[in-house]
Amino acid sequence: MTKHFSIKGLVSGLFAATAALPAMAQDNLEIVGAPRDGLMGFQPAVTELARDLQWLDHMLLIIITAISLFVIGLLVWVGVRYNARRNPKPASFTHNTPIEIAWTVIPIVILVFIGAFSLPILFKQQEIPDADLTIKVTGYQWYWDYSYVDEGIEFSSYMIGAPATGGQNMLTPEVEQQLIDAGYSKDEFLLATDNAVVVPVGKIVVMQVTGADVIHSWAIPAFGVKQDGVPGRLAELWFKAEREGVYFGQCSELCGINHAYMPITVKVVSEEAYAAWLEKAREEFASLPQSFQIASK
Ligand SMILES: [Cu+2]
Repeated sequence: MTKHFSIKGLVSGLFAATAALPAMAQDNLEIVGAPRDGLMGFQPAVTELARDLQWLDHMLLIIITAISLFVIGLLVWVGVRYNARRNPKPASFTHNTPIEIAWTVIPIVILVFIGAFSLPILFKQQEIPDADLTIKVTGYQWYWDYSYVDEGIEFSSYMIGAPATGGQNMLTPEVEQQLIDAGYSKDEFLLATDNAVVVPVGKIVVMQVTGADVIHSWAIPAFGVKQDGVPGRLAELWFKAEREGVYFGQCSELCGINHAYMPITVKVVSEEAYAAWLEKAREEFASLPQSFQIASK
């Protein structure tokens, strides 16, 4: 792993030096999954998982709003009707069996109702289907490393403007130019990375998530996925993106001083564009041949 690291460091360094990498097979992609100023709510859902999550969230919002209004109504009613002035002689009973049964049974029914919807959604996330494409992602302080395990390619992904790409985690004119050269704008500062994860549209992608040093978390809001990368463990998540575009995420587990500077960029492209990217990536990011990797383990 450490040997690997220095080779990758060298490769990343070379990329930083050449800065203006052509955006390979990713031109004209719309930025779909990104936070936007002044907006509330979720990013567009482009996977079934994200749609399910957002639907569940809205359903829960309705339920908790109704419960909150009901409780506020009760409080107001009690405060107005049963204050010391209007009700000088309080009742002294201690039990009311029908009410006690009601306030036990009704919450149980509500929780079972919620569980009946949330558990299947949770299982859908956790039951990993057969992959069309498997990518191992390793969180480092403070960048991500991606390995296309069946393709023998591996690369690191640094935020544009991070020290590894010649920046200082600040939006300087040079960093802005780097962003533009990579097909972004200054709005994507803190989100865009030098190397993006490229995946084909409509294919099942399984990400194997781990951490190399401390716990990180790989998340893409528009896909509805988030998974801790824990050192020594290999967790999995899956998604099937239905729309071509650029999607951003952030490390979502506080992992040290530069936690805010290790974003995630995923480009969902057509199958042809993916094949073209893969061909280039095999040359640029070639790691050791599979047979050698296996033999050396
Ligand atoms: Cu992190």
